[in-house]
Amino acid sequence: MQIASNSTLNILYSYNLGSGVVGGNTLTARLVATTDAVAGSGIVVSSNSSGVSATVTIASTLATLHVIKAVVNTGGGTALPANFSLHVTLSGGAEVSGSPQAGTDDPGTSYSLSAGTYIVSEDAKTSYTGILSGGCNSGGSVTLSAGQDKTCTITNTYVPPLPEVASDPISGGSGGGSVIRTPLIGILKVPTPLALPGGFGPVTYNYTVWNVGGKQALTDVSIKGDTCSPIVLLSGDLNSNNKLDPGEIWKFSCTKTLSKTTTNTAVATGYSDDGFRQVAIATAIATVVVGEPLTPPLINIIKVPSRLTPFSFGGGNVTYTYTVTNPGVVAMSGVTVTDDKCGPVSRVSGGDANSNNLLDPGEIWTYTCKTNVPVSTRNVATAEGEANGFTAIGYAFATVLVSAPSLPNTGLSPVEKGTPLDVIVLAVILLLVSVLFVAVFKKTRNSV
Ligand SMILES: [Ca+2]
Ligand SMILES: [Ca+2]
Repeated sequence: MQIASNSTLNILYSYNLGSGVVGGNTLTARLVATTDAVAGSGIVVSSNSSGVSATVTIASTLATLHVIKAVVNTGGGTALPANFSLHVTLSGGAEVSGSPQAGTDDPGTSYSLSAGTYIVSEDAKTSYTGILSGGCNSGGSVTLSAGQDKTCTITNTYVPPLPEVASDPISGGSGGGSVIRTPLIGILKVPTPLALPGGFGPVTYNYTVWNVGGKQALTDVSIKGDTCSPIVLLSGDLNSNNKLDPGEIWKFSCTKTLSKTTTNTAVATGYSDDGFRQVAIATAIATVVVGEPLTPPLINIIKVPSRLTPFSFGGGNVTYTYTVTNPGVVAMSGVTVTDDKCGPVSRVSGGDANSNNLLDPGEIWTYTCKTNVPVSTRNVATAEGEANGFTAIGYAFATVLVSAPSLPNTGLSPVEKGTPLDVIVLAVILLLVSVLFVAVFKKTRNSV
């Protein structure tokens, strides 16, 4: 558009400058102004001898998605981010350009995408748990608007194979006669401050770690964080034995300067202080908002199974109890708890102290779920809540063990215990035993 020299430009309504296709996306330029002092971002008015021209900078309609792969390898894991295959698909199901591909650590793999809703996922990997955080919800869903830049993190934590539990659940295994008891660890993380509305500044993550099981000490306790290090133990090991004893509360902290909104995921691991070295895992996720006057929510979930010692062969019923709290400063709406191996998860009445249907700071909401556990099972519960446009996510892991049958060693590995083959072997042997019993019984009668 050319404007004659010394003329008065007085645009009273928007003027469509036309459209074109860039990178597969249709871009439309629109000049919006009310006077010759042109208003509107990206519009520059200049004049020379031939007239006045308006230059319009067209903003891209594309958005950017970063996917970070964080791998926590305490306890013997060796996998690298590149060993995981990441997928980014349209909400409908089609893979986007550049998907699938190997994972990368911070700052992650970048995808240039049209505005829309996408699903981030990965191929499952044996011996690793996978959880999502950041811009994605727990199911991997992320919605991008034009020009937005969001980051999702998938955190994979190594978990050793479930221990083999011999037929006698009290003295079995390699524990030298000790009781096998599932260890449980808890972690709470609170960033200070939760928001840096003025932009750019230091944030201190304060971690509290405790022994949820409360029956045995945990050894080799550590925290791995994906965006902040080192994480330093400040206090808590009261008897200085390097073990997280029942009743001890260990305090850690880590400080980092943030320049943009950042989600930090920390994973606490500890091991049972016996010959079984069962792993206990807990995670804590927190978002700190930079450059906006918004306070993000925080959620914490602790999960305790009713059974912490192994069932006899065949398993039994377990009730999981989930304790959900709000360690932040804003109340959350839409709080949900789900479990990948148990449903439905029901909320126990009474936790919503002010009856506003929001999980307020200081409230403790309790949920339960009951299910039958026929074989050794490791499961993960997810708690989510929303406030100020952010979703807070918490994850909790637990294991319930089931003993092997009272049989000669079938040669099956622990995770295969209770498979149909196993059941068939047991059934056949029981049948043989009963036939033998009938034969003996008959023989005894005949001899009378
Ligand atoms: Ca100690
Ligand atoms: Ca409430």
